[in-house]
Amino acid sequence: MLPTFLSGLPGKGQVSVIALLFFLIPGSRAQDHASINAYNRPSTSLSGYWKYIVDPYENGFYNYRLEAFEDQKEPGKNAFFTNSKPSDPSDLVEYDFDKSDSLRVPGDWNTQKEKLFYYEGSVWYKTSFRHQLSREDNRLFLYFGASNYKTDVYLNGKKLGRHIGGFTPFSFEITQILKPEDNFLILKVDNKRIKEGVPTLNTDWWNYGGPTREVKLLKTSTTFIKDHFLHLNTDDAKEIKGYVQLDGPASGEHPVRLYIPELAIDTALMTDETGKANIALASDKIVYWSLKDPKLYEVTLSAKEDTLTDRIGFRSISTRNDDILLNGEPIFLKGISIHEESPIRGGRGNSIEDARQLLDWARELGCNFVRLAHYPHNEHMVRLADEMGILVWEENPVYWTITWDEPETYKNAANQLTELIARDKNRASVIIWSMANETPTSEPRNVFLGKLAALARSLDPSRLISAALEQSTYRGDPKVRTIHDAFAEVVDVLSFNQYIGWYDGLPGKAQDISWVIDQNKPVLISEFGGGAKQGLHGDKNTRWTEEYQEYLYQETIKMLSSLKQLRGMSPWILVDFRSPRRVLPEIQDGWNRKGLISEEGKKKKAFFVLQDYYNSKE
Ligand code: GCB
Repeated sequence: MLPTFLSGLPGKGQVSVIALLFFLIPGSRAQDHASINAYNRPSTSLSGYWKYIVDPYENGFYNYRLEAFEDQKEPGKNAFFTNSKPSDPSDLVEYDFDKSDSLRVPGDWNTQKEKLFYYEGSVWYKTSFRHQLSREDNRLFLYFGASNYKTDVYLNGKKLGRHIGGFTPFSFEITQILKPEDNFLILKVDNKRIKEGVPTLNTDWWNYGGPTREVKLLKTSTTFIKDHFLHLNTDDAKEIKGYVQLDGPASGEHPVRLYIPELAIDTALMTDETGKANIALASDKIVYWSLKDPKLYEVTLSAKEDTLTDRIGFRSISTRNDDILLNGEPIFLKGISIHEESPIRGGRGNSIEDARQLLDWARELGCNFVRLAHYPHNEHMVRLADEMGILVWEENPVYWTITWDEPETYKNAANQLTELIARDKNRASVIIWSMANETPTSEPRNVFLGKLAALARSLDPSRLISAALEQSTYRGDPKVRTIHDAFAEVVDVLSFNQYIGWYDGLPGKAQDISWVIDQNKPVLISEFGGGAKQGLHGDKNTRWTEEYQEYLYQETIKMLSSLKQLRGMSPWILVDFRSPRRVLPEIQDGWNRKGLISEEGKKKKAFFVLQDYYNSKE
């Protein structure tokens, strides 16, 4: 018997029909951007230990001519997604999921296996399951909270699709593929950094790989409530606006009931032929979601076959000249930046306990605001912020040197932003969508970010747009700083990062700096900070000591207080976080040390400087 790779390799032309077939299997199409409300629906979790195979050469994906097995007429047994076993003792199959080791899902691979700590490449995962969900009058979906970075998904040997982007949810309908017994789900997750990616090659955080958030099975009725958006009318805070979107054969001209018992709202809506019903409801009884009283209403939507309940707060957020107004009242954003690392286990955070610990620390610091940097964090964070009355900045991972001229890169960034907004648009706590971080100005970059901002506004008229920009000298004078960036005209909140006292002189330098801000907009300092190794002490000009960081916070706060448009800040950063850029032995050892808290949960002196400042402010 000839090995498969010698038995007549089909040419590209032959295979695309087969490839197409993969995508035409009824019920196997990838979903569009709606979040399908996974958080609110009953589901079956596929969490647990999954078998895995590390595949740096993508041997289970390509044949030796580097042609994808899935594009071949006969993928052959060595395509890992077929999960093949030798049919007899003479048969050649060079992998075996069932004899392979296991990794916990959800979870990053880096912090589960020492040998995978620095690994960047492909890992295959396999789990098997039965399902109790009946197909009668139902539809079944496979939902991923997030998987970093490129994920190919195969169920029972069939390709469901590919998702690109490490931090947003995606799902596939599997109604026609799922069997009652012996289902096997195989993922190929590839976290290789690529220049054209979003983010690109260069970042300052750990590139944790794997299905880092929950994977679950969801059951819906044949026609179901796929999406909903309820928010205050931006021109009239006594009106709730938005829409409900049904999906399925009966979604057109279908009645939907909207029920908010506490507001005595009980309304019948009717969808149009696309399955959408617009909402416009007047009420003068709305208790607005606020920092002191983060009121959430139970909102129930029901179509004939489907009922869905969400907890939604109503508040307005706007700007007027250099003020940020929450429910029409000026606020100061007492914030902190946060990376999504688990303060409990280390590694990528994903549990509600992780989220609670991080937000509890922010609370203790006196914060009313958090900047979730530099990519969408897990949904627990924003759900909890909703409950706790903490305002949130969410960010698309357009970071540093993105390939602005590459149309696919824009599509990718737009897709990730769309998926984020789809997931979190009903969270009152979220007030700012951030388009990017520290991106160098150029015409292609301005066009790219301008398009993203327009997209965000079209998807969600009820929030503010920003981006963490960079500052520069004013008319060449190093002592005077300004924001000279065309994108500053587009944003609602003028945010920028500045590192005077760390990358730019010593902390005492801040005393000599003044600011000229020409834009009539509220200013938010999205980052400042410096590194300190917790427990290291010395004088205030000795780098890496807690005293240096403390002094830097004191001087920076003084400098920023003279900025008359200052309406908030989110210093860098709550907790030390892992970064391969940070290699200094005995100090960094792989950690960015700008945290106010060490990775072991110990507070540094600067924590208390910021805490005092926040406690002294309204
Ligand atoms: C920045 C980046 C942030 C880095 C930080 C640093 O400006 O926005 O991602 O981690 O500086 O520590 O240098």
